[in-house]
Amino acid sequence: MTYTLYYSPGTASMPVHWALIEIGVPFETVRIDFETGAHRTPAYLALNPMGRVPTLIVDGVAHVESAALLMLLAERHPQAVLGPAPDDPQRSKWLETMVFLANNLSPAMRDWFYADKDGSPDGAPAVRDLARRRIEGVWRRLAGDLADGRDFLFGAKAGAADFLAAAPMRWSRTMAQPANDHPVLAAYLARLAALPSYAELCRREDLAPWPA
Ligand SMILES: N[C@@H](CCC(=O)N[C@@H](CS)C(=O)NCC(=O)O)C(=O)O
Repeated sequence: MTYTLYYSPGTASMPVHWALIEIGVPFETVRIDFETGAHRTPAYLALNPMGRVPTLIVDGVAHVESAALLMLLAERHPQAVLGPAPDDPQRSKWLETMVFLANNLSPAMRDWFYADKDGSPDGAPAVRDLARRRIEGVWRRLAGDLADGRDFLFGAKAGAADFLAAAPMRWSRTMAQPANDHPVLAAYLARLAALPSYAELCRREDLAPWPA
């Protein structure tokens, strides 16, 4: 079983990097520098035709899309309990949450950060305004899920859904309403930030831990 993660610090590759660290499996990393256009080279586009990170090479085959990669890792490493097992009654809710985050939070974040690159700069403020409202709606929904006092989205152990949600929460720190404006999410983020795997992720990606 071999893994090579193509990543860029602090981006959509974070949740996958975090999961690999949490699993404790050996893996290689290749850092992709957006400034030099490393994600636009023919060699990288052959691995990831969208020219984005993450890309995870699994036993020699390239795979993309962070939510799919997290679900794949959860399936391949059941002992790491990155999500409820297939026979667990929570499994369907976990699948729903992963797809919800991939379909709602990830594209809204993309629109927030890339509105003037993916689309016309003239339309960017309207795109960003819609993205912001969608992102704030996701924070409300996740705060609602966590309001029953559970530690993480699927119980006492942090897993794939938490990693997928927490990276965008970190990106919201410069927005008008960062995720940690919600007291429930602030407490949740503090629990995630206390994980040794998070400290290791920040060390490897050279990121300042957030929340501080
Ligand atoms: N849906 C994709 C989104 C990936 C994505 O947008 N990655 C960004 C970094 S956060 C990227 O590679 N940006 C470089 C670019 O688009 O030029 C996923 O979750 O894997």
